[in-house]
Amino acid sequence: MTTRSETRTTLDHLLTEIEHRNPAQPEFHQAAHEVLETLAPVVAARPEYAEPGLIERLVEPERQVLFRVPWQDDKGRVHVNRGFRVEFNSALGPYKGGLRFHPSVNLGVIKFLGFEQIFKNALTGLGIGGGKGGSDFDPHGRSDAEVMRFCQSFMTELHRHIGEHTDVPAGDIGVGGREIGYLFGQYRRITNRWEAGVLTGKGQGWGGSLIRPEATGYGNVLFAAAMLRERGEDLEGQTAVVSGSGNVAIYTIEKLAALGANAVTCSDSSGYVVDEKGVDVELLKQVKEVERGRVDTYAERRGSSARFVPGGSVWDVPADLALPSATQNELDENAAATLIRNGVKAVSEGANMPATPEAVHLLQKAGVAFGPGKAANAGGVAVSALEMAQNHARTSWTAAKVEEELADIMNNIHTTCHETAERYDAPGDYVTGANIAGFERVADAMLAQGVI
Ligand code: NDP
Ligand code: 2IT
Repeated sequence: MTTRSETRTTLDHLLTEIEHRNPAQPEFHQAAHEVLETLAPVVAARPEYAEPGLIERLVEPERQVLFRVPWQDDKGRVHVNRGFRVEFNSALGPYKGGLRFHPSVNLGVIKFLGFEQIFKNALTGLGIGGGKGGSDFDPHGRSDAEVMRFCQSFMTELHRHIGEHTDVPAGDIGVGGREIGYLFGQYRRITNRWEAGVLTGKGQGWGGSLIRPEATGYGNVLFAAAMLRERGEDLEGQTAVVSGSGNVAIYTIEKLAALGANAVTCSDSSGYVVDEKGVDVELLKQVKEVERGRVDTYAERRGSSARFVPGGSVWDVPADLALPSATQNELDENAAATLIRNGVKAVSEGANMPATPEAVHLLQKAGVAFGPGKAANAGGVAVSALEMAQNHARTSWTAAKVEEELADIMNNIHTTCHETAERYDAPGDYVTGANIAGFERVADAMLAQGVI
């Protein structure tokens, strides 16, 4: 029987090796640290998990695809972007995870997202493996025709690597309903197949699931509500700071309002908006989803209750709850200290890895309920799996049914994380609970399926 401290030393050595074998991938190193640093108790308690090669296999993607994506802009100029698909782990089901189009995308970013996705998808209990992809293409300011040509070129290579039983992409930053439409159209044309289950986040009427657009934001609010319930509180009357103004932020704001709370901020990369009356989600949808505008336009139209702050930190705005919903490492140690000073009760991650390790440490030390992304934002991929189920059965469920399933899944994830943390002497630590519970499911499947 190895002790926890011996196990910790072994995992530390492995982390050093991961850094050497994957140079210049700081986000991937960060994600690997965050998971492996919490696994010592379970690996020490269950000798089969210490089997040589198990964790080494887990941190090495099964397959990594990198490709050229050439496309022409409206003036006829040729651009060359890079495409990525990292198929990380398929022990529990077909690779599943979104595509991100953002200039900051590189292999390390996609690997961090794919690694997180393995454990997140395991937590949903829905039989989906982990993967992620995307491109350094920047859709901001591009016409619909340019986005379409880019998506067609991207899919012209990607199509040979994906399939309803192989790898099922969806949206992420910069990839929403419009992009999924163009990608699906090109897949169908190249393969000559109506294979609805090859992508999720499709439109209503051609294989999409009701509530998929809402699912990540709604799910995160349900997770935050479950954390509050555990402490004898609820959402009624609470104020919230929300970052971002895209898919996740919008439906986070909507669900908070539906449950009696009030989101007073939203943001984008140019700055943030404080709206004392609470963000008007219909106006935000109009500006962001219909007009593809910026949050300063929201503030201009909203009138005297709202003001736009260029640059700055949205976390300076006092609130009971914080739901970061933009991007990785957007909430650092200073922001965490400010939130704590302002009396924050819970932080729930709508984005993937938005809080830095130092921020997480500080929040947990101060007794703030902290919901890690791989648990709190799993509602999106969970409803993607429900979309795959509907596609397979050639049926579509009502919004009420999907929402009911989503609520059950989020409550189950909360309970699993909470109970697992208690079982491993870390009561209230959802980071440890989520990592260990996700790890157990994937590791058990990998052990059963042999050394592959
Ligand atoms: P969107 O593209 O719809 O919106 C992204 C928002 O975040 C925009 O407001 C954008 O502002 C802002 N943002 C993005 N990058 C940066 C940056 N580097 N600095 C400052 N602001 C930034 O993406 P989503 O809402 O889909 O995704 C948001 C987060 O949620 C991501 O971390 C994603 O991985 C995660 N997530 C998404 C899921 C989904 O189903 N869509 C599921 C689970 C997690 P700007 O336009 O100025 O760049
Ligand atoms: O990070 C995520 O979980 C997503 N972007 C959603 C993935 C999906 O397959 O729905």
